[in-house]
Amino acid sequence: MEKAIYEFQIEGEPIECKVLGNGHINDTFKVTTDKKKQYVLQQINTYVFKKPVELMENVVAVTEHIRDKINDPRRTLHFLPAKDGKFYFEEDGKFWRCYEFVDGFCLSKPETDDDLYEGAVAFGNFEQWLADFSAETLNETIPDFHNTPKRYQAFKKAFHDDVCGRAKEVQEEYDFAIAREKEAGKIQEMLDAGKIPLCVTHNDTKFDNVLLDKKTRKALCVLDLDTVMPGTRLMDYGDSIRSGAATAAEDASQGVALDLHAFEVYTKGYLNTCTSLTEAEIDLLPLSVKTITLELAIRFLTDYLEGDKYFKIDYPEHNLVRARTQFELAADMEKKYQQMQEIVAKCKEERK
Ligand code: GN1
Ligand code: MG
Repeated sequence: MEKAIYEFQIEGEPIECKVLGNGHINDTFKVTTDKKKQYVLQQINTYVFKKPVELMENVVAVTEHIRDKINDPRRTLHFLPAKDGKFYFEEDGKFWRCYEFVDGFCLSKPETDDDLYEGAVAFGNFEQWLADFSAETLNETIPDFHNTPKRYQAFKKAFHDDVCGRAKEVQEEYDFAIAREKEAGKIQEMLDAGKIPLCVTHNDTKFDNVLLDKKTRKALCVLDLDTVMPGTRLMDYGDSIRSGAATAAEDASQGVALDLHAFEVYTKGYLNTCTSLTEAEIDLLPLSVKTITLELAIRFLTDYLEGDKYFKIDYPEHNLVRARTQFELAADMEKKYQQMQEIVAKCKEERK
């Protein structure tokens, strides 16, 4: 039994503790008590998340805000206080947290259109329920996370410093990225100018963070709230499309394209659910898809140029392959831009 569980205000005596899931970041356990209650106990990875206290402040504030709006408690995570009332327990520099176990399931990829639609509903609901939350009160746990112009600055610096002597291999990719720098900065510009709202964003809107109901297969809630921060929800939408509507994996080495059918399914679910989106945000949906794809491409390439310090790699050119795949996807999005705009207009028109 993990000792930390005794520090939280749980119901009953713990009788079983098992490793849960296969997360790459935090260590996770499922605990059962003699009162038949089930909890998730998690040790926060403080190498990745340097400010666990601020992180927990964000996570607790947004989940409590959502809880006031829902009838089914399974539609948000529910964190438990420790005996001292704090929502974490710290010992020997290790941070623990505990939340009620929700009995659903996650899929690494959607198996049907309905699954993908439910993913859009899950993230759409999350943002809709938080639309009246003052996002500026949240901690920015990873500053400038989706500030694309700043990501470009870092990229250009890495290219010119060229500490690993790799710049010559990526001239073509560099030129491709630079040619689109201005366009890729537009969303941040609109945010800075107050033309699109600062909102609560999830920042890891991949399908495997959606919990589905075992019986109905409908969306229950979204998981992995560690990167909840203030930002533009356009980046959340864009990242769902980038990751969920591509025809190949992020690091596929031959060929990737945008699947317009998946784009439509997700967009429909998102627009039907996140009804507080403004006109300006809706107009920028296609651009957000391209922006986040370019941003991730240059993040991968920056890491490659700097010697692979940020993203975990399985082989030496892994970040280069990832970057090239994202550039290829961005190029395909460019070709399909008008179709994306038409689909957004149609989904907006047919909104429920
Ligand atoms: C990282 O490891 P994961 O999937 O939680 C990254 C995201 C990237 C993603 C690309 C905190 O997320 O921004 O989109 O890799 N998260 C962080 O696979 O940098
Ligand atoms: Mg994550």
